[in-house]
Amino acid sequence: MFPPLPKTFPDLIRSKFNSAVDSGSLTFTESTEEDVPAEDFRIRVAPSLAQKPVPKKVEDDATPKPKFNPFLYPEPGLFLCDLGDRYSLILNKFSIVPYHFLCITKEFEPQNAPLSEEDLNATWECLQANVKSGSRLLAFYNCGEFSGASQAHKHIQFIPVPHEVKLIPDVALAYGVPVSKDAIGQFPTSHPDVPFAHFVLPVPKSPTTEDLVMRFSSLLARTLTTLREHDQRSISFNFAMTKDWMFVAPRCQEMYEGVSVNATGMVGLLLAKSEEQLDLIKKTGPLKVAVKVGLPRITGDEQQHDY
Ligand code: B4P
Repeated sequence: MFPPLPKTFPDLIRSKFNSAVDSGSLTFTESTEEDVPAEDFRIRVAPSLAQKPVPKKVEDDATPKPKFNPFLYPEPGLFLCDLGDRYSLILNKFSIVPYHFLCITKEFEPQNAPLSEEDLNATWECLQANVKSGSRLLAFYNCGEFSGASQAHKHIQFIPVPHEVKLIPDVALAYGVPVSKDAIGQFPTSHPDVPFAHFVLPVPKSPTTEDLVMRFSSLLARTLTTLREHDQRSISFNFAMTKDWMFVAPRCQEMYEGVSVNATGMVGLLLAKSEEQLDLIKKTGPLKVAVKVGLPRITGDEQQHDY
């Protein structure tokens, strides 16, 4: 495990966030929120995000240049602190919720690799920070070409989510149906009413490194099996975690009808970048949008089981 983050980290992130907004290092986009309680989803609507500059694709250029990597030399105005020798914590440059921060590797490591033991320890350490009162932190990792990731350098993201917001994994743990025992003896659960494949395991109060690795390995093994069962060659998935649980959902598409979905969408927090996208999500239904970008749940996988 890592040495704990300094007690002053929550003050640091708040003061850095305010100064980064004031200096223009950080673009904060106002948004509104709409609930879809019947489906346990919330939709964040941020129309001005559509104007965010999109990096030009390498193949569009006559003389191809390597794609700019914003995490190799992070902007000083966004830098928070180092975490051990291997990671830095920085503010997200394009936030729609205050205090959104990223844990990035100091050296380049690929975003399409699964989380390592050290990554999981770093994630756990960051989750301890109380950056906003009345909220808990949600960690997420978009892995692979269909996961909604836009940057190729390894980064795990953190956003504060109000305590009263119940996410799909919270419901899966409370009322979920355990899926059958996996190769390493764990019993992940799934939300009873969610038709896309996803797997959740509880995290103990003070987990050891082995507790974190065993849980991630179990969820990943289940995800890889699901991708194989659906003949998906690309290994793409979304990972999310709080102090209470870990969640993984396999992915087969980055977007549905122009609506890009990342890990936040798969745990019940979809993002609409225009009123048109909001209408489309509401008309289609958030669950159906998530099924289209994820994979349908294989029926018959569930099994009643006593923990
Ligand atoms: P990725 O894993 O590559 O992709 P992403 O989260 O889907 O973000 P994307 O960049 O596609 O943003 P989008 O318009 O969809 O993450 C890359 C991260 O690095 C992003 O957080 C990005 O903003 C950040 N970044 C890029 N350049 C940077 C730089 N120079 N310095 C520091 N950080 C940099 O969405 C906009 C934002 O809203 C994203 O941050 C996204 O994570 C967040 N978001 C999406 N859905 C949300 C929801 N429901 N609630 C709250 N936030 C949400």
